Amino acid sequence: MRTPTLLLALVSTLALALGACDKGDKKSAGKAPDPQGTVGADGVRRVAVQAGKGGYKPDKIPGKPGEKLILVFTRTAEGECLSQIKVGDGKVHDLPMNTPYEIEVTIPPAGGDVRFACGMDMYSGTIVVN
Ligand SMILES: [Cu+2]
Repeated sequence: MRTPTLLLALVSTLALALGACDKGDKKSAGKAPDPQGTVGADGVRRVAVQAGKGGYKPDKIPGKPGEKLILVFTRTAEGECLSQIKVGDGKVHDLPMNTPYEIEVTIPPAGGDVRFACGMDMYSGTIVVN
């Protein structure tokens, strides 16, 4: 009775692995944040950024002039400091705890780095535009 179940599980795992390959996701399921992020089906690049003790990870994200991308912030630390975020000269957002929060960013066509920082400007990160 155990063998068919195991086989099924194995097949499912394989299908998942193949599915991941189809999406061009060649990185293994490591926990290190990838500053490049991933491009979704909508063609928009999403970059996960953790807002935790010690600041933002990653804190350097590559970008191109005129690019529209989405930063997906997840706050993992309590405290006033990281509970707010401001990207570029945009508005201040409240970051919920442990819940991905998307902020859309359009890099100026003329270029120039886009900075993001916590409410009190103690921690910051940069979309590095070249
Ligand atoms: Cu702060």
